[in-house]
Amino acid sequence: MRLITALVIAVMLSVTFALLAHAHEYKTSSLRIGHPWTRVTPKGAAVAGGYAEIENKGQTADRLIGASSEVSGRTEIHEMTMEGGIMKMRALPNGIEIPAGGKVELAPGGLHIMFFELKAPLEEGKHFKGKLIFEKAGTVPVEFAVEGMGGPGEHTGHGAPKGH
Ligand SMILES: [Cu+2]
Repeated sequence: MRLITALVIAVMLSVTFALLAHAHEYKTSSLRIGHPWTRVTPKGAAVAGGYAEIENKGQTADRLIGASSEVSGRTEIHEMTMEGGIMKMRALPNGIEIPAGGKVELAPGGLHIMFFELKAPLEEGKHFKGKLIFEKAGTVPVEFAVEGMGGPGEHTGHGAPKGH
């Protein structure tokens, strides 16, 4: 009986922690950054995509102009689009505008942060530290949650560090 109670509590706690891990968010005076995450990478992978929801509650537009992380040598801001049935990815040197009162979703298949020169494979359930750099809000430290595979591996064949 006691063992079962302990098990139930353990399960409830792990569910709570899982929910907390999923709900992580970061705030500045104007921005809310919801759930920064990335995906597990296969062994030997050198790149990974970073995703998050960025909401601007302020009166003026801001701009995500850069990012960095402790797991990557280099980090860029990218956009993925479909052109003639082919997925194309390009760097956005001017970053991404976060309109006043608006919300921008960085998600697989669309806008994303690109981690290059990964120092080690990203393992499911782990977190790593990163920074998002905004034109107005400045540098915001965040943690990226590494989530399991699900959906298409949209970064397959994306090994070239430049000009993809
Ligand atoms: Cu990319």
